Amino acid sequence: MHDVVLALGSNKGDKKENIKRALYFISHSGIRIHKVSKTIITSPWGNWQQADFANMVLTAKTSLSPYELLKTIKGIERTMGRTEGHMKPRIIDIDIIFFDNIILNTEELEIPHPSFRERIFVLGPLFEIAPHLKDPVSGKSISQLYKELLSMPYVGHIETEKGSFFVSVKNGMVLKTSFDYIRGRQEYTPIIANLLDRLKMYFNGEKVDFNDFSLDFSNVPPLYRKIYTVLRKIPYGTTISYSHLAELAGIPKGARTIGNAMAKNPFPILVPCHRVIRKDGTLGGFSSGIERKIFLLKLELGDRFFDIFPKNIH
Ligand code: PH2
Ligand code: MG
Ligand code: MG
Repeated sequence: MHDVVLALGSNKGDKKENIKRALYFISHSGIRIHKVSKTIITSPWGNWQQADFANMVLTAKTSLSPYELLKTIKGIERTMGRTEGHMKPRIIDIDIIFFDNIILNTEELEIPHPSFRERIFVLGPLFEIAPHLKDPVSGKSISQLYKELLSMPYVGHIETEKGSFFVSVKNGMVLKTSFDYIRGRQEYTPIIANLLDRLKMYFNGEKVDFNDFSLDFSNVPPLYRKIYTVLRKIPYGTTISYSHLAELAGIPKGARTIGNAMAKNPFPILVPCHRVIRKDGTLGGFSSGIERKIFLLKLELGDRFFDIFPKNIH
């Protein structure tokens, strides 16, 4: 007999009823259910802008092999009427989280489930019924993984012409924005939703101002904080020189300091460091790559870009 953990989810039709029916089918398919968690309602994880889910997990024993188990649960999904494609609302989704202590990485099947460590809707219910269970990959217990995830910021991302753009939010404040991946709870909170909507509009070329979002400056040195606060007031579609920004921030001969502050900007786009350029009409640097700075300036300036930067080869 093998020990397995399954996670169930539904966000279409009578969600709780769908979970109950799935439990019935599971218990009649050569899987002996041991413990079941409560069924909780969760907001969609991973940038899925759709209905809330009902989620729960169970522990069970089975003599099926991993592939037989996969075939069995896919069969149940089909029996229950699941026809939807990738990332669509579904009547039922049954995923294998653990199968004994095995680690399996094939095209068809990955065990443990590749993203369960980032999913509150799996770790929360699993913490309820099996807090001491160990993840064979990280060696950490469910209890440890759950607590780690709870303390992480919420994250979300959009796709842009210049790659994915990530944001993180904690305690109602933006913690970081980046063209690089940010780890965290991938849940669609109201602030994340609002921020991502506005970023989409921005990347579509609309004139968007982000000054109503509060930024978490607690890890930012006071001098940089001053600079970023002044820079946020430089409007969309305009540019400013390093030395002029230094003057506005009250730092005499501070162009160099401004350059350093721009390189360390934790909030690209929201703190518009791409609007800071050299007095001689060259671009200066950009921490996310000069190509992205050119892209953002062209987006905001349109044809005026070529008047402002005559010295550059575009
Ligand atoms: N399943 C997904 C993606 N996102 N979000 C929640 N809250 N619950 C899920 O079951 C779920 C999800 C892919 O299977
Ligand atoms: Mg799934
Ligand atoms: Mg699935």
